[in-house]
Amino acid sequence: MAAQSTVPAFTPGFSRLVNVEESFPSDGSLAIERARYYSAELESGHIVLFPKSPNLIPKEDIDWLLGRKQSTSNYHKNIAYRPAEDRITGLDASEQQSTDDLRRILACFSSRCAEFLSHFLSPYAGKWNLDYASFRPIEEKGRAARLRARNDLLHFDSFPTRPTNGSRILRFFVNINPAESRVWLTSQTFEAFGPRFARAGNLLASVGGNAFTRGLRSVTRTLKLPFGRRPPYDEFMYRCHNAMKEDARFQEDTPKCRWEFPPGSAWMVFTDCVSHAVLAGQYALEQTFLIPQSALVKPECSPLSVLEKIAGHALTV
Ligand SMILES: O=C(O)CCC(=O)C(=O)O
Ligand SMILES: [Fe+2]
Repeated sequence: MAAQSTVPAFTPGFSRLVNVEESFPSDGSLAIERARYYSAELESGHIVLFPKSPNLIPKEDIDWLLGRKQSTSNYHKNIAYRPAEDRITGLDASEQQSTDDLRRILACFSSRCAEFLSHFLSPYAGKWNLDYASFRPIEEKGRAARLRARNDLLHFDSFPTRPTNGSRILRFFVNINPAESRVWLTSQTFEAFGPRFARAGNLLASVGGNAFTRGLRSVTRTLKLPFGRRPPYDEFMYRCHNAMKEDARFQEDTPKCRWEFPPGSAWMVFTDCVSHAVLAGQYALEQTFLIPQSALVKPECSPLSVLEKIAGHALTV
């Protein structure tokens, strides 16, 4: 694992790498203290790396994904799989004939991933909401995208159309590229960076206070969220995501760590607290888990807790 960095190792407030060096059964079973240890490291904003990925994708599925003809359009960044609906999105019209194969492959990856993590991160088992899986077939280096959709700029993740209402975003990545690393940058964690951002320009106050939250809560008990309205927590995280990407000076000046995830490796990150950017790499699989506050081993470190402490009131509905 090559890591070049402008930040000395173990600087407080920055993500570091936690290598899984111990051996464990192939189903991912761990003693509860070890599972709590990795959960705590993740929740604190560190990256947990398996130098060799657990066996979550059959070899023939990897070959199929690598051999798939590249779409003519580079516009779709990911192909997403929605486990709850067993549905694929993001395919071009010209690729519809491969939908069934892709759906089968991503469904298999998604369920194996969930099975593995239910053992490896047992504190979260049965409590998460299994969000989308994705296949990322496009070379990240030099990929054109709208500013707010650019993933080569440092950001905390926030899903504009799928508010988490305080649940945390845990992502499991596998680099299935046989030859090239996937290259990331990280900078300060949310615990270090978020409060400064929240206080600047009184941003927290503007995303909605107690009355706003109560109002939304009464609406959402019976209905879906009104269009365009997010719980204050999600509104803040979304604004933070955009502001970071839009701030060229921040992108340039903030101290950075550079990580290379080698072919065949896998890594896990809470991307709502690890500021991250992908610089290069092609062919990754990813599964997202939404972890509720009640399942966390260090709930006091979560972005929601950090923000509610500053706001002095609830930010979820
Ligand atoms: O694809 C990657 O390696 C990470 C991209 C990213 O930042 C994201 O999907 O939120
Ligand atoms: Fe991201």
